[in-house]
Amino acid sequence: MTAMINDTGEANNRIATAATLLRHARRVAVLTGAGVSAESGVPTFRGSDGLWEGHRIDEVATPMAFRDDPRLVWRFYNLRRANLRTVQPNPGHFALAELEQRFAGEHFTLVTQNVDSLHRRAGSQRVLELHGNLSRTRCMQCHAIEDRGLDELGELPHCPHCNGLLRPDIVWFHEALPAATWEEAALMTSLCDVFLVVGTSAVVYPAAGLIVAAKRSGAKVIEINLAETDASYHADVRLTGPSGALLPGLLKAIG
Ligand code: BV8
Ligand code: ZN
Repeated sequence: MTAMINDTGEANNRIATAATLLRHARRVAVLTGAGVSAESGVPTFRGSDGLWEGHRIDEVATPMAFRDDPRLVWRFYNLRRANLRTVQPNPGHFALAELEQRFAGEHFTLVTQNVDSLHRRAGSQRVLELHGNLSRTRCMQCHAIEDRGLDELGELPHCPHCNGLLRPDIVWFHEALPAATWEEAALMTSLCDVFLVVGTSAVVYPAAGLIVAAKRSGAKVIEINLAETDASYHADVRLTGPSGALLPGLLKAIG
């Protein structure tokens, strides 16, 4: 029981410390990964040790995989689009949207690696999507980018304008991130005084590089995760547990 009291006491201290940092922050940047959507029922990447139907995700999510077998890659993305038709934002997404309201405009930036639109559906305004979005398609021929929501696209969708083959508007491994989005994310990270990292294993670059960049710019780093990650070494405060519970708790502690 003592250990429990100590653990609970220690956890409450950490939440109070994180709340104080955020209450006095001038500028906040947040980096989220798949873990923030896990409680919504969106599978994480490395939860299934990075496998999908026996394929390594970084073998399915690449331009080479799409060139070699576009049907397989579209099956991977159509299944994830179908999953998104069944999910809702969770309390963690809503807490981040509420936290943004406490900061004026440019003083709060939410950078996400997720491609599931759940931050925007929860009301977050300033969302930088580093890895694209599952609702959009891009034509391989005329390069038209269209938001197709979560409609059924068929197993090998083609462009309504030029009949070119469509691809998901997603950043695959070996592909560059959208330049303007990346520049903005890097700038906001360099300007923030608190950097909140939620639900990411911090193994995918350049996104994970933002954590060290924040640290180097003098920001305090708060990590929310179920487990220790590559970000944990850089965290000034680590809150261990589900983000769907810890983020609302953190907001309550900020007052
Ligand atoms: C680039 C879109 C250069 C796809 C994604 C060797 C070979 C090839 C490439 C590389 C290499 N070494 C390094 C690289 C670079 C590579 C990379 O970093 N690879 C890693 C795997 C080593 N990066 C790239 O290729 C990038 N591009 O470098 O281009 C370039 C430059 C100029 C010009 C040309 C080229 C592109 C990276 C983007 C790849 N695309 N997504 C898709 O989504 O289908 S990345 C993919 O991983 C997702 O976006 C995902 O978000 C991201 C990171 O994963 P996480 O979000 O962290 O998810 P994960 O499952 O790992 O972790 C979940 C965490 O949540 C865990 O910590 C868990 O404990 C926690 N959690 C779970 N539940 C909860 C929770 N926490 C709290 N509460 C809970 N309830
Ligand atoms: Zn086209």
